[in-house]
Amino acid sequence: MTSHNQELFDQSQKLIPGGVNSPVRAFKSVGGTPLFFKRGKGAYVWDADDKQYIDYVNSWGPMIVGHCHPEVVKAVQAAAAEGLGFGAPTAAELEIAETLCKILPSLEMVRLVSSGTEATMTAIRLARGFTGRSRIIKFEGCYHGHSDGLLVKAGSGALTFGQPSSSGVPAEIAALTTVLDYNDAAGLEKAFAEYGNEIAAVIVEPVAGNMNLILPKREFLDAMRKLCTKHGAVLILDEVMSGFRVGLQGAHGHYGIKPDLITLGKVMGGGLPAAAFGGRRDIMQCLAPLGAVYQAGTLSGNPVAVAAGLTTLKLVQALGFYDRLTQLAKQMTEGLTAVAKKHGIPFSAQSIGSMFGLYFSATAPTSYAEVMASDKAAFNRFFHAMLAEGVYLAPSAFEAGFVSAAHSDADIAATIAAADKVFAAWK
Ligand code: HOZ
Repeated sequence: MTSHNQELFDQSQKLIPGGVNSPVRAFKSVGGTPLFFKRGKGAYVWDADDKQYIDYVNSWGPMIVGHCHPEVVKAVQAAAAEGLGFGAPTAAELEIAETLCKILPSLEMVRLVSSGTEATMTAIRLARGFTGRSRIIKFEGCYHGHSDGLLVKAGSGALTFGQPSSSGVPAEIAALTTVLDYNDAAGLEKAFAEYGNEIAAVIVEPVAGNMNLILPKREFLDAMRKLCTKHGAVLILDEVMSGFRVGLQGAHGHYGIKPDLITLGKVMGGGLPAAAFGGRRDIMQCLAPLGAVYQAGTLSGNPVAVAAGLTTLKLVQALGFYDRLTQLAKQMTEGLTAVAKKHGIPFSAQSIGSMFGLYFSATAPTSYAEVMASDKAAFNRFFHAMLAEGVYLAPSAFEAGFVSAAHSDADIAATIAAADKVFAAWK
């Protein structure tokens, strides 16, 4: 019997490049046919063939309270009934700005946009406008959306396809992006010593989630803060993925590092397109209409997306919310590590808050080079075997995974049991 996923994929490829609207969804890295989803509820998603999966992709991060949380759905329906969009300010935008600034004290001012790409792209422009400098520093394997200057040695889908730097980015633009090694404080020190007065911004994922999960070293974070302050560069912490995931105050709250600007998306939109950037008042005041740095968007602050985001942000502030997620993710990574060890498979796993990384290497990687050295073929095999067991992991060895508040202890236990079965048949 033909699978409906296959039929849909065959048809989609005739009209949509690669059959998908975002490359990493195409299963190119792991091989096979992408799943077409028709429904999600709580911790589960159902594909076009009605097969149920425990979902650890969580729409690539946003669904921290699970799919179709009744309060989020109710708020979205209520907002939609009042108007789908006005292209004008609303009281709800003020409310979400107040909520974001209250939760994240580093936000003195905030601007809403519709996607993480917009947030990072504009934060870079703002840093350049503020400093009057052009050069930016990013780190290999970090992904900050798909604007030209940031698609240089990037992670996520770009890395998945072995083309971390995109064709179509003019060399003149790429030349303004200096790429350094993640977690290499000495490399950063050297770059600042050489051309510190040219650097407008350092942009970084303070917990890297687009080359699998890589945790930052303390000295790396401290060096970034110290050097940006010393040389007058803007430190942009890209928390599109880690924000409200690592903990309520994101990675910068967890590690106690003060950013100049942060970018947010995913969780803060509750599954709908809402994102933001913000930070120091003196920098944010350079934005139009106050200042000369331009940014605009018809869908910015869209009331339906804001309703989903506000409700999600209300839910994540519940007492013990992140303790529970942290515990669940730990249960999962420890359980998977134990079953792999039992079957003698070189495997490691780690988590921070509700984000986790799984690696087919004996120890958890701390750099891009170490991630690249892990056994990708083993991951791909594991991915498909787990899929057959009803567990949906990210279809790439270069993406972090996520647990949500909808996952139960039983879901985690079922996932570990599935991995036990998969590893038992591994030889
Ligand atoms: N950039 C996302 C992964 N880190 C993928 C987005 C998508 O395909 O939906």
